[in-house]
Amino acid sequence: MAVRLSRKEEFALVTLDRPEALNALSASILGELATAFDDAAASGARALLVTGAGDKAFCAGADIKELTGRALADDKRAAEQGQAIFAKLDQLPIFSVALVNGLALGGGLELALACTFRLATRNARMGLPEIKLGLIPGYGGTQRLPRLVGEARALELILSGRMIDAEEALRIGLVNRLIDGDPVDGGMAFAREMTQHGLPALGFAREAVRSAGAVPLAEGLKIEAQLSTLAYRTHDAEEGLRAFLEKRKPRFEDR
Ligand code: CO8
Repeated sequence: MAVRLSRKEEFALVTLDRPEALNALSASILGELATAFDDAAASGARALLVTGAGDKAFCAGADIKELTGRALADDKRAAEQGQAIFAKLDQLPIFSVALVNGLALGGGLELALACTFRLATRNARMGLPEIKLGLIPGYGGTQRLPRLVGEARALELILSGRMIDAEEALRIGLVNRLIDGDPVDGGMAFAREMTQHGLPALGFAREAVRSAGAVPLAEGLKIEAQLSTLAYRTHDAEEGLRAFLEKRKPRFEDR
C-alpha cells in the first residue's frame, strides 16, 4: 500500500508513501487515496491531515510513466477520475490540511489545492509544470488555483510552469502558513486551532464562506442569514452566549 491512513490523537493522517518516486500519483494510488478519504471521514476524526513520506516531496504529481500511449478516451477518463477523487477530498465533511513538506508539483499541488487549508515547510516548492510536458493541469488546477490566488497569478504559474518557494506561496495566499519543525506536529497544532470551537458553527461558517465563491452576493447573503440563524438554534450557541455573560470559558459539545 502506498497510502497510509493513521490516527494522530483526534486527527486522521493520510501519508503518500512512495518516496522513491517522490510520492507520484499512479492510478492505483489515486484509488487508495479515495478509500483513505472515505475511511478518514467515517473515523470520527476532527480533521484530516495529508502529507508525503520522506523529506523531499509532498507529491511530484501524476505518475508520468502512466501518461503516455493512452487512447483519448482513457486520457479523459483519467482526468475525470482524478478530479472526482480530489472533489471528494474538497467536499469531505471534515476539514483537511495539506502539509506540503517539499515538492508539490502538478497533480501533487492539485491534491493540496483540494484541501481546505495548506501549510508548507520552509523547503517546500510548488508549481504546475504540466505545460513543460505539453499538457495543462487536469486534476482541478486551472479551477482551484485562480480561486485562491487570482486569475493573473494562476495563469502566470500555469503558462510558465515555474516553481515557487514557500515564502512566495505564503505571500500570494497559496498556503495559509509556514511550519517550522515536524510537519505533522505543526499540522496538528494548526488543525487544533481551526477545530477548537463547536463543530456546528465551524461547519456553518465553512459552508457560508464557500458559497462566496460560487453564488452572487445577494444569494450569498441569504445563505449567510439562513446559516447564522441556524447557528443560534444550537446548544453550543446557547452555551457560548451564557458563558460570555457569566465571564467563563464556554464548554462546547458539538451540538
Ligand atoms: N512521475 C513518475 N516518477 C517521478 C515523477 C512523476 N511525476 N517525479 C519524479 N519521479 C521519479 C523519477 O523518475 C525518479 O525515479 P528514478 O530514480 O527511478 O529515475 C525519482 O522520482 C526521483 O526523481 P528525480 O531523480 O528526477 O529527482 P530530482 O531531485 O533530480 O528532480 C523533480 C525532482 C524536479 C521534481 C523531477 O523529478 C521532475 O521534474 N519530476 C516531474 C514533475 C512533474 O512534471 N510533475 C507533473 C506531472 S503531470 C501531472 O501531474 C498532471 C496531473 C493531471 C493529469 C491529467 C491526466 C489526464
